[in-house]
Formats: sequence, C-alpha cells, structure tokens
Amino acid sequence: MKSYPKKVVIGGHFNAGKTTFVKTVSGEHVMTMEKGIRERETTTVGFDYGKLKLPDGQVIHVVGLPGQERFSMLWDVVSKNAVGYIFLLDSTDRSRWHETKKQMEILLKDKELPYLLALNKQDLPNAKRPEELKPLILKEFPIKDESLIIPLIALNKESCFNALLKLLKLAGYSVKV
Ligand SMILES: Nc1nc2c(ncn2[C@@H]2O[C@H](COP(=O)(O)OP(=O)(O)O)[C@@H](O)[C@H]2O)c(=O)[nH]1
Ligand SMILES: [Mg+2]
Repeated sequence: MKSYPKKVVIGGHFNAGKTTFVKTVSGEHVMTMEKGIRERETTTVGFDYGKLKLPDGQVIHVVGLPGQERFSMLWDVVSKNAVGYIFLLDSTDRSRWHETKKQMEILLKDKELPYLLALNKQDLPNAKRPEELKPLILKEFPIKDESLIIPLIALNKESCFNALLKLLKLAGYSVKV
C-alpha cells in the first residue's frame, strides 16, 4: 500500500488565523501567496504551506485552505490524502463563522476524515470562552461531538502542537512526545 506524506489541512473563515497557525507550527513559513484587497488589508488567495518535525522525527506538512468559496475547486485537491482537518473560528468575532461552517459542510460530506474545530484567539480579552460557544456550535455546525471542539491560540506554538497531536491521535497515529 502506498503511504503518503502526512498532511494536515487548516480550514476556516477569513481572518480566523490560518496563516498564523501555519507560520507558528512551521517556524519558517515556506510559502504563502497573499494579495492586497484594500490598502493595508491582505488575504490569502493561494495557500499557506509549512512543514514541521515532531519530537519523534515524523514530518508533518501543514496546508492552509484558500478561504473564499470561489476557490472551493481547490479544496478537494488540497485535502487529498490528508490526515485530517483543523477548522478555525475567531472567538472574538462571529461575523464570518458561516464561511467555516460552509467549508465543513462541503468537505465533510463525503469524506470521513478526522477533524477538529478550534476556537482561536483565546488569548484576547474579548474572546468568548469555549463553554459559552460550544452549545451554539453544536446546534449550528456539522459536528459530531463536543470533544472535537478545542480552544486555540494560533500565535502560541504549544497550543498549535496540542491541536496537531490531538488530530493525529484521532486519525490513529501514535506520536511519542
Ligand atoms: N491575539 C491573537 N491574534 C491572532 C491569533 N491568531 C491570529 N491572530 C491575528 O488575527 C489576524 C488574522 O490572522 P490570519 O492568520 O492572517 O488569518 P487567515 O485569514 O485565516 O489566514 C492577524 O492579525 C493575526 O495576527 C491568536 O491566536 N491570537
Ligand atoms: Mg491567510
């Protein structure tokens, strides 16, 4: 059986923290393609890609999904043979949460890939806490189980690694740390 490189896909709405997550875990950010939409505002129109080594030597490739739905033809390609998804939500701002929800609906529909839903920016004082957000998410999002909802600070390496390790475990990989 062919074994593929381990690839984790980071999804989520505009401004949720995808680029930040990839930068944090990979240290050196291998590639991103950003394009100004208005002065001083940028969004990822290509994709973020980074690579990291776990303490036990396993190499993980991390790829950010291009956010906007007009790039959804790329989602399948990016997701192919992935270990699973980490979808991000901004815990300080719900205005674009529907974009993450749509992504999850499309991507989880016919693939049984493991996934987590991460409540990002938990370091900010105006972030809503997971306990407060969970009931809302369970009602509105295509999510099976509350244990799949995790807190996240994408600026923090340990927080991102915990998310990755949890996903790898869900996917059945054993990681020695
Ligand atoms: N305080 C804080 N800011 C964050 C965090 N994650 C992302 N950000 C900020 O949120 C903004 C959007 O993040 P970005 O990674 O560009 O989002 P993307 O559109 O999903 O790629 C940037 O200004 C980031 O610095 C976090 O965990 N905490
Ligand atoms: Mg980005």
